[in-house]
Amino acid sequence: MFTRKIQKTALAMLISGAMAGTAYAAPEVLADFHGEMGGCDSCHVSDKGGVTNDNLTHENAQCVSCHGDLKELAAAAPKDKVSPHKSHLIGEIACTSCHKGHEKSVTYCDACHSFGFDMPFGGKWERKFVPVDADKAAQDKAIAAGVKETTDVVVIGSGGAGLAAAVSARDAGAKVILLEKEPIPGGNTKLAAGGMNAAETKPQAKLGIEDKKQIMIDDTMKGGRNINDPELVKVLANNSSDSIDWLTSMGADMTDVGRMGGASVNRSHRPTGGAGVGAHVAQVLWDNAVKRGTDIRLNSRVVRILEDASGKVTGVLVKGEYTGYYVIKADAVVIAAGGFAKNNDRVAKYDPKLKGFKATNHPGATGDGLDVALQAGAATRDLEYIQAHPTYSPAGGVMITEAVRGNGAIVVNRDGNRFMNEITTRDKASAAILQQKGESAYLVFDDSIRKSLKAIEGYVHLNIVKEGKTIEDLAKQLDVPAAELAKTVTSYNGFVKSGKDTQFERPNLPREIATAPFYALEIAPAVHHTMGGIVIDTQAEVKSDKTGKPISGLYAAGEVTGGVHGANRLGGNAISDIVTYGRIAGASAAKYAKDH
Ligand code: FAD
Ligand code: MEZ
Repeated sequence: MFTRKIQKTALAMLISGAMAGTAYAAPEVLADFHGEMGGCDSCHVSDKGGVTNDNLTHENAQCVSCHGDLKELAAAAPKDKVSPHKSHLIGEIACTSCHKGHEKSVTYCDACHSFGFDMPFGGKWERKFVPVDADKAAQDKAIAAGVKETTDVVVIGSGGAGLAAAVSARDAGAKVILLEKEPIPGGNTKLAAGGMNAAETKPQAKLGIEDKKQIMIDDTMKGGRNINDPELVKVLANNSSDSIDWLTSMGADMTDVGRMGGASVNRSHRPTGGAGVGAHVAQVLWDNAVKRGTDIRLNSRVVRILEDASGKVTGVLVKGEYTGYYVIKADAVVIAAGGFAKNNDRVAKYDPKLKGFKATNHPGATGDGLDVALQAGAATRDLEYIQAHPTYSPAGGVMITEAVRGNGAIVVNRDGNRFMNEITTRDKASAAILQQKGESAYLVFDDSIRKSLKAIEGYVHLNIVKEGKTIEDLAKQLDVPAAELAKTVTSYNGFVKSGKDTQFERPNLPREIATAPFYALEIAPAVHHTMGGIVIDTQAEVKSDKTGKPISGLYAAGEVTGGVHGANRLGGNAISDIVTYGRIAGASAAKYAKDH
C-alpha cells in the first residue's frame, strides 16, 4: 500500500526537483500528479489490468491510506468555513466521487450548491442526461455475450425504497445485489429534512398526540385531490406505525413529532431536536443493508430490464461506469430508482409551467426507473402531477424544510405582509408565492424556532440566513418596510395568543415570534416531487400496460411509482411511502424468487 510516509517523500521529491530546476509537465489531472510520484501502482493494482470494481474499492483505499479518511479531513478543516469533507451525505463516501483520476475533478456538492471550493485539478460541475437506451448496439452485444452473474433479487437504486427493499429481502433469505448509478448513495432520501408521517405511533402516544390511521388516510386523499389509489393509501397509513417500529428496531431515532402542511395533527416523525430525517433513515437502512451482507455497487446504472419471451423478468443489463456493460440474471427485480424532478426537459414535457425551474433534488433524479419500466411494458399513471416545494433557497441551492413553518415561522412578501396560511398544501403555497412581487418571499422566524429545530443550523452554516437584533433591524437587511413587518409580526403574535388566525386561518400556531435575534431568508418554489409513476398493487407488483395484470418478477417502490400521493403529495408522506412499500417490495420479491 502507498503509505502516508511515501506520499510525503514523493511530494518532497517533487518540490525539491522543482526547486532544483527539474522540468515536470504541469499536471492536468490527478493521474498526472500521482504518475510523477509512483506510477499507476500508486492508485491501481496494475497487474490486474485496470480497476477491479465499479466502487473503486482499491483505488479509494489508496487515497485514504495517504490522505486520511473523511472524518480526519473534516476534523482538520477550519471551523468557520463550509468543509467539503463534512457533509450530510450517507454511507462511506468514496474519495473518487469528487477526485477523479483521469479527468477533471469536480465537487459533487456543486450539483446543488455553489461553494466555489478550491478543488485541486478541478473542473466545472456538468452533467448531460444520457438516455438509458443511448448505446443500443453495445447493449445488445453485452446481452448476446450472456450472463455474468446470478442472484435472487436485484434492487435498482440506493435511496430509502431500495435500501428498505434490500433489508427486507435479505431478512426473507434472498441473495441481493443493489445497483446505484451515482457515486454517492442515498438518492433524494438522504436530503429529506422534515419528517416521516405515521399515525397511532408510540412517539405520538408518549407526547400525548391523539391520531387515527383513518385521519391519515383522509388527509392523504384530500391532499391528493382524491385521485390517489385508495387501496395503496390504506396500506400506507395502516402500516405507518409498524414502519416507525421497524426503523426504531434497527437503530433509528424517530421520537420528535411535528406538523406538516395538510396534516390534521402532528404526525411527522424525525430524530430528537428536529434533525433531518432523511440522512438519518438512509444511514440506518444503509448500515443494516451492509450488515446483512447486501452486495451494493455504486457507479452501476441499470439500463434495461431483461425478460423472456413470455414477459417474465430474467434479470438486468448494467452499465458499470468503469467495468462496462454486463448482465445479471435474477429471479426478481425491484425498481426503486426514484423520480425525475431533476430532469427539467422531462418535467416541462408533463407540466410546461415548470420549464426552467430549479429543483430541490439530487442529480440522479432523472427518470431512468420510468424508462426501464416502460421498456419492460409497465403501466404508468399521473405523470402530469409534479409538485413544486414552496420554500427553496436560490442562494443556498437547498430546500428549506416545511418544518420551519410547522414550528412557527411565517412567510411575508416584499411589502412585509403575510399573504397565506403558511402550512397549507404545497400546491397552494407555491402558487401564492409566485403571485408576489419578484415571485419570491421571505421566511421569518425567531430564536425560539431556531432552537426548536436542528435542521435550521444547516441553513445558518450555509450563510443564507439574515439576522437582526430587532424585527426592524431584520427588515432593513431584507429591504422590507420596517413598520409594516413589525405590524405583521405583532398581529401574528396576537393570533398565537388568542389561538385563532382570523386573517388566513392557519391551523397550527405553535409559538410567538418574539425571542431575539430574529431571522429571515429568501425563498421561492422549486420542482420537488414527481407524484406519478409506475402502477403497482398493494404487494408492490408492477402492472402490465397491456394486460393490467402483474408482470412476473417485477416490483417497484417509492417515488418511481404513482398512485399513493394522487395529484399532490403531503409533506412527510414520501418517507412513509418508501419505508413501507420498500419493505413490501423486498419481501414480495424474495418470496417470488423462492417460489420460482
Ligand atoms: P431516491 O431516494 O431518490 O433513490 C433513488 C435512487 O435510484 C437514487 O440514488 C438514484 O441515483 C438511483 N437510480 C436512478 N436510476 C438508476 C438506474 N438506472 N440504475 C441504478 N440506480 C438508479 N419526503 C418526506 O416524506 N419527508 C421529508 O422531509 C422530505 N424532504 C425532502 C427534502 C428534499 C430536499 C427532497 C429532494 C425530497 C424530500 N422528500 C421528503 C421526498 C423524499 O425524500 C423522496 O420522495 C424519497 O426519498 C424518494 O425515495 P426513493 O427511494 O423512492 O428514491
Ligand atoms: O415531504 C417533504 O417533501 C417534506 C416534509 C419536505 C420538507 O419541507 O421538509
